[in-house]
Amino acid sequence: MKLKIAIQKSGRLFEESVKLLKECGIDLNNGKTGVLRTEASNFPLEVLFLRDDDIPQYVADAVADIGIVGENVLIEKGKVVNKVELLGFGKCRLAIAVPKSEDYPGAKWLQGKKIATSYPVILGDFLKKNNVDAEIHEISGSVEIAPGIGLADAICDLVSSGSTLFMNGLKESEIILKSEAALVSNKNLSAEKTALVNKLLFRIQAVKKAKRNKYILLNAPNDKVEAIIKILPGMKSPTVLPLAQSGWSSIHSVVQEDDFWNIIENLKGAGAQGILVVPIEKMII
Ligand code: PRT
Ligand code: ZN
Repeated sequence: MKLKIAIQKSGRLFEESVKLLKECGIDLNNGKTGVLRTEASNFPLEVLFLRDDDIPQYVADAVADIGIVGENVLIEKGKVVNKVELLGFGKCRLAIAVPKSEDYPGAKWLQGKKIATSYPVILGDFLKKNNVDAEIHEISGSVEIAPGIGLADAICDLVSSGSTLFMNGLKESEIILKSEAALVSNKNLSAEKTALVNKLLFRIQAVKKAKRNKYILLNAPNDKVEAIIKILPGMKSPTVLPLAQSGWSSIHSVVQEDDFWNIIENLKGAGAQGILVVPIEKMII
């Protein structure tokens, strides 16, 4: 019995999806582009490579047990699957963009306008919620050129850096959805498959946690140790070891990336020296 996971065949989620499986200690026999399926050599996992748009359907129909797909695609397709875990990559937003020269006071601007998008369902919901009557023009690619060639007044498309909009004379005017890649699963998995999903999820969470944290080592004179420990959150409490040089200690701890720079400044202020910061590969708490 093998768990079947559907991931994107090529595109923006492919590399990160394969990397995540690798970081979970799963060796894929053939993780190259162009292959339709492969098996892991050290975990009961079969990988199906698909177009991202098809992944929700495959998981809902149990052709695949689980999948990695953007929340944007998941919501647009409306298939019934479980969202198991957000994965922290493929971050983007679905936004309304209008020509740079236009003032956009709010959704009302869209009244009676023509909007080009590949996301007719999400856009339709947004317009309905805002009581706006607009024409949705569905196109499957190169949405950003629609206003320039007179096909639409505005677009609704994914944005990450914003450079595509900029290059096409458009400005991001309203975010209607924030999205990232998610692990999804079929609603009716057997107990054995659920156990395998949980095993994989345990590893994914350890990888995610490790990415958010850094291991920190520093030296301090013994009379400063108490003040420094107060600054360091640590998992339980920091490790304090004596240095060969008497009167000095080495302190080890784990800090979160979010407040990392503040903590470093405070540590320096409290007398820490020789601060080393190293990445953590896995964190199991
Ligand atoms: O062939 P397949 O159907 O599998 O792939 P696809 O071409 O439909 O999707 P792909 O590979 O482009 O994107 C897969 C997923 O990546 C999307 O569903 C999102 O969940 C996520 N993602 C994250 C993005 C972006 N960021 C993104 N910037 N998907 C697309 N874009 C496009 C956007 O459509 C626009 O054309 O990038 C352009 C804007 O980028 P910036 O950086 O210029 O703003
Ligand atoms: Zn697609």
